Amino acid sequence: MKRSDFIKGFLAVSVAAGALALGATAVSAQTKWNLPNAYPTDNPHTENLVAFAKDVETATGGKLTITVHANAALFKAPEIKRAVQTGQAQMGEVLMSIHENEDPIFGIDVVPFLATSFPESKKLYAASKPAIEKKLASQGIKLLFMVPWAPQGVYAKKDLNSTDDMKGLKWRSYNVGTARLGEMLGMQSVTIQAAELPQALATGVVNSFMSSGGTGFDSKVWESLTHFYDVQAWIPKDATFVNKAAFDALDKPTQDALLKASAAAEERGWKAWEAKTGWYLDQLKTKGMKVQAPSTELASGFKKAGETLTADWLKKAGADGQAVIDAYKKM
Ligand code: PCA
Repeated sequence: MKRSDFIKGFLAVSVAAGALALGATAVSAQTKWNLPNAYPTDNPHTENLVAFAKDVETATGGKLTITVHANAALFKAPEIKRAVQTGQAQMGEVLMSIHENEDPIFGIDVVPFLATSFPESKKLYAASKPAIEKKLASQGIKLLFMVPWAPQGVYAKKDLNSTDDMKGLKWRSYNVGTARLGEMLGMQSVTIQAAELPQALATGVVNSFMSSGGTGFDSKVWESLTHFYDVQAWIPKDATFVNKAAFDALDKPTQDALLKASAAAEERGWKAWEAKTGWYLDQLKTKGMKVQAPSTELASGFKKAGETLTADWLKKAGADGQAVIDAYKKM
């Protein structure tokens, strides 16, 4: 072999080895996270999370990739927060009020008739965000963003002229407040998360529930029930959060990209729900459901039950809770 060929060969091998080493560094610097949620892929919450994950991947040049696991496939809704807290999943999204029993602040958005329109809900969010962030931080969780559902109404299989007509119904609840409402109105209440609702409806385990047009649509509610009363009792929100240690382990540019994508996701999520609220109710109508405002009597029955629930909440939440409500009312 000529000396020049030997050098050429040696160089080629070195370059290849260098490229390999570089490749290896790139691979080991890539962070992969899981993000469980509990709603179908075509639900605006899930679509928003998928768009968020794409934004993060683009902004970080693939350094941080987030896989959204929809439909409660990875963790059931009530387990998601704990999974993030313990680092089994780095991120998660869940209906905040599921965790009201841990701290009343998690249930502030389901205090009846406190914030029933999107602008009110946004104000209540602004007023309560510092307290929610603080509580989550004490659990090792960093809040990234919150996105609302649509105003909550009542699904049934018959005319409801007053809350008396609800006595004895098999009522599906999804948090403390809806369960308590079921008891107060003399119904048989069972807690079922959205992912199991289609089956509970199909098998007749429940024949009434409170939720948004969105979850009614997701559950193909028209296959079992016939009426939707647009009570507009409250607007619950989902929170998307990250394990604090996982966040802290990211380099600064990646953290910044994540926070920027979070702010964009929050804005996009609110807009999506505002835009889709009417669409969902139209879909229910198209499928043959009676979609209507509650009668004065039915509405006043809910208002009365709502007052009891509000008093319960204020008692649990004490001065801290009252301070948040006062701040909200001043906005
Ligand atoms: N859908 C979720 C929570 C609120 C809503 O609109 C559910 O029914 O579980």
